[in-house]
Amino acid sequence: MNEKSKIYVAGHNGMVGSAIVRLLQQKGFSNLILRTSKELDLRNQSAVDTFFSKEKPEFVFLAAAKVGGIQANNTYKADFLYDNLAIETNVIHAAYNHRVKKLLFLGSSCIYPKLAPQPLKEEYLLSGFLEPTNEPYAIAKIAGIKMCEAFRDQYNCNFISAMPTNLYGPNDNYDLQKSHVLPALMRKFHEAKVNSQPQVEIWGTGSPLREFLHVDDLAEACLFLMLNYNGKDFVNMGTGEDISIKDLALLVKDVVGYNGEIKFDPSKPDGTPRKLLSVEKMKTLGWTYRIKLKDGIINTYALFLEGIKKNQLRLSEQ
Ligand code: GFB
Repeated sequence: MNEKSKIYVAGHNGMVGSAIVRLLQQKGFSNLILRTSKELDLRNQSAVDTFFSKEKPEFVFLAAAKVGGIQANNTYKADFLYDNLAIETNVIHAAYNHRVKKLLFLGSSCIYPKLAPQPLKEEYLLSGFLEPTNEPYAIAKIAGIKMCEAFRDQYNCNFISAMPTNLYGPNDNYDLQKSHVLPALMRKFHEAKVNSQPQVEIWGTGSPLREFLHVDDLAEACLFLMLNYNGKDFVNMGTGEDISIKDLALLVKDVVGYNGEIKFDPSKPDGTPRKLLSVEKMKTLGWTYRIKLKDGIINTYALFLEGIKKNQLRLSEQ
C-alpha cells in the first residue's frame, strides 16, 4: 500500500473509521474512497457489489459495523446480528470478487468466552460460552474472522483481522442509552456538574474490569498491520492494562471536575467480569499503544466541550 493506492475506508463516519481516515490523510494517503451509509447501504448486497465493480478499491479497511454499549447490544439483538453479518458478508465477498489486494477486518474483544483465562490470548477463541449481553454481536464478529480466514484458505485472499479492546476518543456516541461506558460517564458527570446535581448514577456494581484504547492508537495499529502483517491469525489490539468501572468513574469524575456523589445501580447488567487482552502478539510484531488513559480522557473531554459548543456531538443516536 502506498500514498497513491486506492483505499476504501468502510464506516468512515464512525469513531473508528474517522480515526483511520484522519491518520491516512496525515500520512499522505490521498486516494481515499468514502461513502456514507445513506450513499451506500452496506447491508445491500447488489449495491455493495456495484460499488466495488465501479470503484475497484485496492485496499479496504472494514470499520463499518453496528456498534453500541452493553444496553444497546442487549436490546437490539436482531439488528446487531443481522446488520453486522450482512455488512461483513457483502464487503468481504465483494473484496474477493473484485480482487482487492488486502482487507483489514475489525472485530471486538467480546468475541472471547465470558470466563476465558486472562489476559485473553488469540488462541482462546471458541473455547467456551460467550457473554450473553453481547452474544449476537460477538457471533457476527466471529463470523467475520472466519470469513477472512476461509477466503484466504480457499482463494488466497490477503484478508487479515484485528480485535480491538473497548475504544474511546473523538467522534464517539454520547447517547446515554446506546453508548459505551466511557462516553456515558463523561456526559453524565458533565451534565451533573453543569446542573449542580448531587449524584450521578452508574450502571452495575462498578466491579467489572475493562481495558480502554484511544481510537487514534487503534488507527495507528490498523495502519501498522496493513503495512506489515499478512498472517492468517487475527491479532488483538489493546493496552494490556485494565481498570475497574468504579475507578474509571472516579477518573472521569476527576477530569470533568464534578464534586458530587457516585451511586451504583446493580439492577443494570455488569456484563462480562473482565476482558483484558493479551497484547503480546502486537508487541512482537513491533507495535505498542501510546496514549495513556488519563491523557486520553483529558483530550476527549476537551473535544467533548468543543463539540457541545459547536453542537456537533452525537447525543441521540438513531
Ligand atoms: O462499555 P459498556 O457499555 O460495554 O459497559 P461492555 C462496560 C461496563 O460499564 C458495564 C458499566 O459493566 C456497564 O454496566 N457502566 C456503568 C455503564 N455505567 C454505564 C453507563 O452509563 N453506560 C454504559 N454503557 N455502561 C460492550 C459490548 O460491552 O463492549 C459490545 O456490549 C462491545 O459488544 C463493546 O464488545 C466494546 O464492555 O460491557
